Amino acid sequence: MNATALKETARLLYFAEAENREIERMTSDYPDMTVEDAYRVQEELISLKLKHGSGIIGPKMGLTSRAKMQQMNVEEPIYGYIFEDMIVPNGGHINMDKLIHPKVEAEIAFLLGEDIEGPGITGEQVLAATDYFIPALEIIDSRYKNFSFTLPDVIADNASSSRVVFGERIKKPENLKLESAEVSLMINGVVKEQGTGAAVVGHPANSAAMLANMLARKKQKLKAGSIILTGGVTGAVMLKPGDSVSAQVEGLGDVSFAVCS
Ligand code: 0L1
Ligand code: MG
Repeated sequence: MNATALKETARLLYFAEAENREIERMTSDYPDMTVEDAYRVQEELISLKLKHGSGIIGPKMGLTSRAKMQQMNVEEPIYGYIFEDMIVPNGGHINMDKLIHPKVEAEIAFLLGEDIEGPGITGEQVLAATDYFIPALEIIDSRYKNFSFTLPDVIADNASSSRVVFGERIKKPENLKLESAEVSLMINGVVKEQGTGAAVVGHPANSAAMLANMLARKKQKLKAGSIILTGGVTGAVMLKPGDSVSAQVEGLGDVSFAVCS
């Protein structure tokens, strides 16, 4: 894709999100779009968001479960970025009329105390550089009709990022084994999805390590102070007005929000 096409694609995605309007997948117009092209579109999209005044909180990993990777036929997850204007206070609400067709998934986030620079980073190194774990709910809202996309489409669309609710930061408990920590996602008090931290490429720290190694290919690093959303521990559940959503992460506590019309 040439520079004009990259910019135009990013602009379409930016306005689809800003106007909560679903659009056709980008690969309908650009069937040859590669994963590299898609990350370049994502970079353009991120520049647009920064230009419009929202800062970056940190990166997110997507497609971290075996099931989602198989479904998209990929060997490694994808990444995108979470912005300040995506943050919903814990116990707060999201407005359905500002979104397209949101889904929610329960995640575990890491707050880094030190920079992490790949290649060759391991989950153990990530854990050593992490100060806090945070239970989180991620609201994904693909800009594409029917959540239907190819891999380059979803990368270009900032990995479907839309909103995030963070729970309380917990100073990294030394004896908490995140891979076996049980996570439940509840809607209106009913458990809809359950999993353990191992659902995220074996351990959420492995996901952050993979991210550090992917960023190293672009000579980028994970920075101290950023919050990394490591990927869905549970499957994603469709939201509707009136839903009351919460997640419980063993050893880390609860996080919740409500859905308004
Ligand atoms: O956070 C995620 O795992 C979502 C990645 C993009 C795929 C999707 O929208 O389901
Ligand atoms: Mg996610």
